[in-house]
Amino acid sequence: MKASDNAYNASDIQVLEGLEAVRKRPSMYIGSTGPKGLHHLVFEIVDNSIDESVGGFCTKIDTVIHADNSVTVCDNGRGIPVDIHPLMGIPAIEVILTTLHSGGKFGGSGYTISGGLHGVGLSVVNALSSHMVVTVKRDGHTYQQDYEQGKPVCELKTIGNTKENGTSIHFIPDPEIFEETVFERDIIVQRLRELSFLNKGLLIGFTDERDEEPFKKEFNSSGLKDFVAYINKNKEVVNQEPIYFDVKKDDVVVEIAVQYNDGYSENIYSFANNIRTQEGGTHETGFKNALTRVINDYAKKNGIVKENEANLAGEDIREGMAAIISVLVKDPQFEGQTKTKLGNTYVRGIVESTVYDNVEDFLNENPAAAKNILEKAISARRAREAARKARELTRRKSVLESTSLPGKLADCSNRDPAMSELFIVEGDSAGGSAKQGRDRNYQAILPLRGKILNVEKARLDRVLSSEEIRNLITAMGTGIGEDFDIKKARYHKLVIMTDADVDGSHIRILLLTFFYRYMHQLIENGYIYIAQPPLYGLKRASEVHYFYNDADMNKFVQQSDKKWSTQRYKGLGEMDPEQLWSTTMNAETRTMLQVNIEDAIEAEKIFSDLMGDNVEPRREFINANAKYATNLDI
Ligand code: 0RA
Repeated sequence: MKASDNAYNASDIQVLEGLEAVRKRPSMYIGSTGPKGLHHLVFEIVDNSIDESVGGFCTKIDTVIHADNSVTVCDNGRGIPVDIHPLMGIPAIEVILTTLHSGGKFGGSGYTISGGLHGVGLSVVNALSSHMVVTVKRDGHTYQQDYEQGKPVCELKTIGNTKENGTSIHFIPDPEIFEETVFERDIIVQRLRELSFLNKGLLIGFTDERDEEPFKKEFNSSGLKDFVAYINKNKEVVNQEPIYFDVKKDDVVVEIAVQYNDGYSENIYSFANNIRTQEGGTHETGFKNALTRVINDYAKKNGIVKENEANLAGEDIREGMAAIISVLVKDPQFEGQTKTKLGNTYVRGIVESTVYDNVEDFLNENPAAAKNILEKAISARRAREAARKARELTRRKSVLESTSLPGKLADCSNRDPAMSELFIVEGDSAGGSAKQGRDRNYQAILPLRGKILNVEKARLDRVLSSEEIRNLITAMGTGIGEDFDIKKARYHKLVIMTDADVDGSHIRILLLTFFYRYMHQLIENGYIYIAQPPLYGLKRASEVHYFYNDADMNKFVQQSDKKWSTQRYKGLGEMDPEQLWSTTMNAETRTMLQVNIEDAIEAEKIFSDLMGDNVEPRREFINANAKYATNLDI
């Protein structure tokens, strides 16, 4: 007995020294004593319950923030063991709460969160709490013990009988340690939501009793499918049914959900043992490798990408993708700057093979979804290639900058950009009329030949290969893309003057798309306008009236009761220089629409619709194009 007593005393001293070290240098254990460290305490306790659930012993976890900012985390797991520790001679629970664990954790499934970001152990939370109460239900009894600043203030007591199992931990963060002890509800709710997604079927409850009417939330997700749906909540999805699988291979559990949306960003969230691996790691690498391979193999096998065609790049395949990768590993190695990168090399191969097999099955079983996903990747590749060409073009400065002004440009004599206007005119004949009709002091004319009219699809690589567009860039003087500089603009008004027919609107859309993509600052600064030539001219002797729509003209004809000869202007070229000047170009009398982008996201969508192969969105855009042009400038 004596020997055992000595052992207890020796360990006891060690324990107290251990917890003293935590209180001396809390940041070493929880990162900081600011808000992040404070919330870390809650996550540490919740993670212990999660470990119990991963082992299959717990179905419900409740977290409560009490009115006094203390927190209780309660689970229906097996309960922390209370039997006397053979060496220490004290209850196991007291050992667990007062001894610093390093790495490996007690019990559970082996897939523990320990070793990870939060894996500092309950004892650290205990050490940094001014008060902690643990209540354990197991073996027919309810046990309880109180601690202050990590030290037990009483022995473990039996306080009642119960048939239930579980652990409840109540703690008050120590104000001597933390700069601020007020918990932020959203930080906790967010992590609980994430944990719910990662642990399908687990019931996670949350209550914030600090509100007069307690704020309650319950999470009970059906797993990663719900997670991707949550990420894609406000987006159009490409594959309604997510690619999903949950398999175990060589002791590694791999669970993955993938759902594409109509956006352009890549959203991969990877987790190892329920810890977000911000810096990625072997599981993420394995996923990306396999996905690129399996999609390309499928595309070639099914003739969607030709045998001799280049493979789709990983980034093309991941455009608009929301993916959750969750692995459970027995011995997770966390590396990297913030210890959020999974390092276990064998995990890569396991994830790679499971992803390849399961995604292949999905594609074969869901040909319609497969087709949509591939179409999206192919259009991503097209956009990427167009962007690359555009970059190359802008880098070849000689093309856009050092050349002299285009020969077709009839420049104005004024050299003050703020006073100067550039008219982009469709067709050489209208260009001729405009040149003659303009006020050459401040109006410059650049005719566009109909050539880009023939570009059926508004592909930027095609657009940029057009000499006409290059002339336009040179005339504006700003450069494009990364090299764009608004200060170099040679004109502060750029007026698109096209015919009032389908070809005209095609050209207009093409130009607007181009400006949006490569010279968006012009739109943002209000430099871009759309000219409004009249649709009709009514003549009688020397009297002439112009109309911009059917309604106005009909009204006029009805009210005047005279015989008019009507001319419908199908193209600008039908107007003589004087007419063009007086109806469309004269700053004193003209009406122009100023182009603005109110909603960049919407504009991006319109742009991509135009880039795509679907005719319908393009048609819709043409019809809805008025959206672009809202401000009147008279
Ligand atoms: C050690 C051993 C066992 C369970 C636990 C600890 C445990 C710890 C926590 C912390 C929060 N909730 C918890 N639930 C369980 C296994 C005990 C057994 O074998 O019965």
